[in-house]
Order: sequence, then C-alpha cells, then structure tokens
Amino acid sequence: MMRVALVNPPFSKLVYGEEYTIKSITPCLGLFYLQSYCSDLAEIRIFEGESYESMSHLIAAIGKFAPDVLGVTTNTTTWPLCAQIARASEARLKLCGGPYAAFRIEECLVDFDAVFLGDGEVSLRRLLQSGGDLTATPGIAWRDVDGRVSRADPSPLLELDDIPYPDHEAMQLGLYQASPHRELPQPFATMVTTRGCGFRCTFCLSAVGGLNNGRYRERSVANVVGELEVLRLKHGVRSIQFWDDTFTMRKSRTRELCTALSKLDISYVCITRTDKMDSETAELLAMSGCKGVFFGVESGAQAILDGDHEKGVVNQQVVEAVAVCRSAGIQTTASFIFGSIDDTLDTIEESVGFSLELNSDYILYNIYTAHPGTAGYARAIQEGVIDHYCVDLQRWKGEPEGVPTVCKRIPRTQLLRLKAEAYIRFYQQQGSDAHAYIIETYKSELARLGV
Ligand code: B12
Ligand code: SF4
Repeated sequence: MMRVALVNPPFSKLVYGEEYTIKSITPCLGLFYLQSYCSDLAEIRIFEGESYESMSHLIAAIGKFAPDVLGVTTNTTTWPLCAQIARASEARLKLCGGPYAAFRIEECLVDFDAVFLGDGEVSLRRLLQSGGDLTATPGIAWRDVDGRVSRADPSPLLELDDIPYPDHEAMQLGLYQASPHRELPQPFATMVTTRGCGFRCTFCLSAVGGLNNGRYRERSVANVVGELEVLRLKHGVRSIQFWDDTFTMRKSRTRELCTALSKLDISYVCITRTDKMDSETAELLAMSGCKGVFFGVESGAQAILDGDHEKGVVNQQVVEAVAVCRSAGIQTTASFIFGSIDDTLDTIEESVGFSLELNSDYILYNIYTAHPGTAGYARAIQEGVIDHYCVDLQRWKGEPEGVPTVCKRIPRTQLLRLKAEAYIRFYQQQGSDAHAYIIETYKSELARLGV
C-alpha cells in the first residue's frame, strides 16, 4: 500500500505573531476529508504543523514516515513553508492543493509535481487508483514531459453526502483548542455542513470566481445529524465550531437543521452574513444551542462596502443582525477589514466609529490581503497598485506576512497603527477587566511601531 503524508504547515506564529498567545487551533478539515475518502487505497497520515515544536521537527517526522506521496495544503500565509516542506521531502510524488495553489499554478509547480484545483477527493482517489499517474488524474495541473503546464479536465463535484465523515478519532481532539473567547464546553470539534458560498465579495475565495467557482452545496440535515451523533456519543463532544461560509444561507434548511440540533444538547458557534440573519433565524439558532455568530462586516463606510468589497449588504442590516442576536442571547463577533484599495483615513475612522456603536461582543480588525484568485487581487494588478506578487518577506520588508499592502493612500505601518488603536478604543469602551490583556497587547504593539 502506498504511504501518503498530508501536511498542514504551522501558521499561528505567522498569523498571530510570536508573542500573541490567544489562538484557536482547529483540525484541517480538507485534509481529513481527503483521508476519509481515500483511506482504503493508501496508508494516509495527517501532519498538523501546529503540533510540532518547529518546522525542522515537522520535516523530520514526515521524513520518518517516508511517504511515497506528499500532499501539502496551501494558503497565502503558509506558502513559503509549503515549498520548504516539499524541498525537504524525498517523496516520489509531491502534490499541493488548497486556496493558494489553485491560483498560483506555475509558481507551485517549481517545487510540486501537481496542483489540485478545487475539491480534491475525487482527484486524489483517481491518482492513487492509477498508482500515481498524473495523466490519468482529473482536476489537476502538472508539467508534461516538455515542461509545459497541462491542465486536466475538472473533477466532477461530489454530492457532499457521498463523502464519508472525517475520522474524528484520528483528529486527536485533545490536540486542538477552540478560541478561548468562546467559553465553549470541551471537548469541541469542527464541522462543515456546506461548501462554497457564491456571493461576490471581492476579497474572498469562496466568492464567484474562487475555489469551485464559489458553488454553494449542502449536506442533507440527516447526514449532518449522523456526524453529530458520532461526535456526541462516541467522542463525548459537547460543542461545535461550524466553519460553513454562510451557515444560515437558506431559511428552510436552517429551520430543519436547528430543529434537529435542538435535540442533541450541543453548543455551537457559526459564521454567516448579516443579511442572512433576522429575528426568526436568531431565535432558531439560540434554541438549538448557538452561543456565538461571526459576521464579516468588513467596513462601516458604505462606499467602501459597495465599491471595494461588493458585499451586497447595507450597514443598517449589520446593525439589525447584531441586535437580533443580542436579543436572542447570542454573542456576536464583528470582523472589519482596514486597507482595501480605496480606503482612506476618513473611511477607516468611519468604520471604527461604526464598530464602536455596533455593540457586538467581540471585534476583529484585519488588514486587507489581496489573495490571488480574488477579484480584489485582479483589480489591484489592473490598477497598478501591485504587480503579480510572490509571498516574499525580503521583497515586502515590514509586511508581516510577506505580502504587499494594496491600499492606495495608507502605508502598512499606518494601517497597523490604526488597527492597534481601534482595538484599544473598542475594548476600553467595553470597560471590562477581562479585556485588559488585549488592551495591553495592542499598547505594546503601538510601542513597537514607535507611537
Ligand atoms: C476553517 C478556516 C480557517 C481556520 C483554520 C482551520 C485549519 N486548521 O485549517 C482558521 C480560523 C485558523 C483560519 C485561519 C486563517 N484563514 Co481560513 N479559512 C477557513 C475556512 C472558513 C474553511 C476551511 C475548510 O475547512 N474548508 C472545507 C474543506 C473541505 O475545503 P478545503 O480546505 O478547501 O480543502 C479541499 C480542497 O481545497 C482540496 N485541498 C486542499 N488542500 C489540499 C492538498 C492536497 C494535497 C490535495 C490533493 C487537495 C487539497 O481538497 C480539500 C477537500 O476537497 C476557509 C474558507 C473555505 N470555505 O474554505 C477559510 C480560508 C481557507 N482562510 C483564509 C484565510 C485568508 C485565513 C487566514 C490567513 C486569515 C488570517 N489572516 O487570520 C488564516 C491563515 C491560517 C493558515 N492556515 O495559514 C482564506 C485563504 C485564502 C488564501 N489564499 O490564503 C480562506 C479560503 C477564506 C476565504 N474565503 O477567502 N481559517
Ligand atoms: S458572503 Fe462571506 S464567504 Fe461568501 S463570498 Fe462574501 S465574504 Fe466570502
């Protein structure tokens, strides 16, 4: 039997910084789905980078397993580590997939033999069945004997109910930790009940044009409940973090799912759009165990929300969505983006002002990254803000994640400053001692930035 190593590189230090201790480590579901779909064909082991002391420990563990096939999941942040893992491996076939690789084929084919485009289950299965024949594998890009990039026909998209549940046993649930903000009862697990989203937000790879062209697909409620029962009865899981892009996409499904969830005695958190939340939905979520909802608000300046992000939401809907959740007893997190192409000091101040009035329980202020494959990335290139960039800490000095800022009017350091100040303002306004450590973290950040 072939041996396959599937690797998720470590990311928390890259994303949250060395000193930042608040982190949520959750299993890489995409790799666990690949494993469950192909486990009869190969010995597949998953390597979660976060659980190793360092990259060299991770690389040594993969080497010890001596895989025939190495598969690495990529995103913009971790790309340099993905390439490093491939270079260090002696596997006969080196494969990559995930959100970065799908849109950076040529770059990935320097260190990898093939790039998997979109959902990987069917493609990986065909590859393993063929004994590693790339020419017999749908849904990939690879270099042919002349070194030219070839693209196979896309894989058919599976019915999600046809994919076996990920192996929760193998996930070693104890390895992972939910975000401590959430106060979710342990043990917890993560799940996706849908894939894709299909709205048109220009910064997002789940949008039209992104992975699987953003196509929205659902698992049946019965299939979801079956997995929840395994988690509850076999693993004693008491809470779930649903990673669906838009958990409440369809009202009738939300009703059906919440009715089923209410019988399971499980607490959960989920993500959705503000225009997919109303008082009925909030009540349904609350009675079925929902403790928290994450909303991508993006900007409090309507002109930026419409122009840069094409979110398709008006800010009054954001206000109402947060309010109905609060009335139903559900905590909310509002996530904002600073530094989109046309953001200015005024629009960011408008956004911060909006966030302070919104009265959400938690807040996230992020700095915009133009991810390859998004409409925002294409626009940034078209308008000459960036060229076709590589993730490169040398080239983009001072850019923490090695990617360039695309904001036309505000440089990165100033965005970092605005972000730290916004966090301090938000949590000072909340006034609770519980948030003192966040305020201190961002005061240190301001000191580091020389303010
Ligand atoms: C859960 C999640 C997280 C979790 C991570 C959990 C984990 N351990 O992986 C947390 C909260 C930590 C997180 C953090 C971040 N995330 Co995130 N996250 C998601 C989310 C919502 C769901 C991922 C998921 O489970 N999908 C379901 C599985 C089934 O799909 P999949 O992962 O794509 O895998 C399939 C295929 O892509 C393919 N495949 C993937 N890898 C491989 C490898 C091989 C070898 C093969 C054959 C196939 C294959 O096969 C899989 C099965 O079909 C996605 C959005 C989305 N809908 O995908 C964003 C997403 C992946 N995140 C994104 C981003 C930007 C981030 C952050 C950078 C944000 C930040 N600044 O903090 C960080 C970076 C984290 C990191 N790993 O580096 C972007 C990535 C864009 C990009 N090009 O990088 C996404 C796509 C959001 C978006 N819509 O734009 N994230
Ligand atoms: S609604 Fe959310 S998941 Fe869907 S395209 Fe927009 S940002 Fe992405």
